[in-house]
Amino acid sequence: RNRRMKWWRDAKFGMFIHYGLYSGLAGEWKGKPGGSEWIQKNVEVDTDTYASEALPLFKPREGVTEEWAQLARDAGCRYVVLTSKHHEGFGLFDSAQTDYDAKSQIDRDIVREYAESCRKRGLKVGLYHSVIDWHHPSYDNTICPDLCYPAGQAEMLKKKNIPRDHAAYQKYLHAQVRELMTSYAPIDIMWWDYSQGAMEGEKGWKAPELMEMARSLNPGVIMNNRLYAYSGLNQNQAGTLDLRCGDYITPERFIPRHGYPGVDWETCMTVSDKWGYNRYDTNVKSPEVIIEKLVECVTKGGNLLLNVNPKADGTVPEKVAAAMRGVGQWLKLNAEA
Ligand code: FUL
Repeated sequence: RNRRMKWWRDAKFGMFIHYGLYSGLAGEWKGKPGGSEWIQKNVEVDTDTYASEALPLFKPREGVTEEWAQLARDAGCRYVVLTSKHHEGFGLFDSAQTDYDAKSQIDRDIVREYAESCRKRGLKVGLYHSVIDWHHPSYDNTICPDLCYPAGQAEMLKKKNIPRDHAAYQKYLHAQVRELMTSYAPIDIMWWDYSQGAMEGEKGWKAPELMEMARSLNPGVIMNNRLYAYSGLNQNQAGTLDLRCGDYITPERFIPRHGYPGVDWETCMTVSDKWGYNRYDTNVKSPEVIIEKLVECVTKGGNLLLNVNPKADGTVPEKVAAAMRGVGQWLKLNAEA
């Protein structure tokens, strides 16, 4: 474990990217504010309705992953984590398990483009993969109470008489992860998201099997502990790590007061207020504020994973990109290479 964590501990600073169908909606549902990457849940619509609004807006520009990777380099990041699938269930890759993916819908394999752009620049390649899936007809709504699918989805499934079948969803989840770990190997980080309560066995995600499979296909991969816990809520909850559950913990939007001695951790934070692009979300942190946070994480023994939120066409809002570059300039002058 120490061996596989070495590069990550040295890296200190990563760039997170939230990009999906929600990016196209840009924070609005039918002209009204509706939320960012959680918008489908906030407006409680079924997947067909959601996709019919969001898909036509989702238009990644050719070559945009080159811009992401270059921005990460310019910011001084050493690794990147991209949403291969967020809670909405839409995959940014080429999946044989579903048509609800970028390859089937717009003939793009964003994960492949992204991995190539990162590797070209010596950046480690991470994937955020949501085990929650509001689109999958078999997804069991009762597993994570906060994360049940939108009311409209429940109604639609009831109308069509489609029963919950958790085993079928588990199979789908595992099959997609297998695709990611084989067709896109080597993946350096699996950033799972997320669980409430015990996630082993038939009721959960079959987390031990999932992690074992990922590791057997990508021996060097490191993984967070979110298949077991949502470590984001507060200082107390985030502080312990059972090593069977992953390599590191992920305090969300806060830096632990005293760090977590003896435990690898990474604060994830977003450069504005929202994770996914939202046109109302204009409160972008200055390079100075970001540098302060980065220095605080590093001096307390942790990493910082800082999120950017590309728009419908994949471009990172200019204010966000400028903040990232500002951090990079400071690092160039003040940090060891
Ligand atoms: C959370 C998710 O629910 C948010 O949408 C976001 O992706 C954050 C990093 O993790 O658990």
